[in-house]
Amino acid sequence: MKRTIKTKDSALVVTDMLYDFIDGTLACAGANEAVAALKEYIEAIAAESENDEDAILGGYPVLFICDHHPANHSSFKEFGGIWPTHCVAGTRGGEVHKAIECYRDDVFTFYKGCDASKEQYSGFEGVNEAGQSLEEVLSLLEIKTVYVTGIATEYCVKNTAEDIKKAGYNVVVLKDCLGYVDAKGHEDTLKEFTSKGIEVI
Ligand code: VGL
Ligand code: ZN
Repeated sequence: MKRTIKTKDSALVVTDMLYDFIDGTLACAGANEAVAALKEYIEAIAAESENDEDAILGGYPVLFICDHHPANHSSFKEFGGIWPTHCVAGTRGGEVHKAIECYRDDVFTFYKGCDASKEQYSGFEGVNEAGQSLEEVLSLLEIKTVYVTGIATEYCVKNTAEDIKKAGYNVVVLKDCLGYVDAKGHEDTLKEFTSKGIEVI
């Protein structure tokens, strides 16, 4: 991946870099490599800013999206869904990987899938503990370009990146920082991104 230079109106979105998607019940291909690449990417930016280990790296906010399900979520097989139980609120599986956790700030953490009856792949409408959505916070911060990373390419990354693009932002997906369910699905999604005007680097 090319090093991208931060600009004042860019933000980084980290989608579902949570243990269940890395080494847990829904462990995804490429997830460990994606975490390592993301850590390197953030550290390179942090090295240039005075306040490392901070959610705002020299004016470049790091926004986390977290799948955050109740134990009886309708996306789980036992409750009629298609997925194994994952990212249950309060469990290790729902925690952000420790390699990047130091960059997470509560106000910049957006939870989704909290309602048992609704599947929610997109993080765009995820909300922080104060009830603000990612959509709202991107707008308040006057962000123009959003760099998107995370897991899984074909589900949450796809829906999040596309919603952000539809809302009028420039979207850049960092392909080394993605984990996925299926290699072909991953590749097809990257092609779809390009055809929708989402840059993949
Ligand atoms: C996701 C499956 C179920 C994702 C979330 O983050 O891509 N996938 N819940
Ligand atoms: Zn989920």
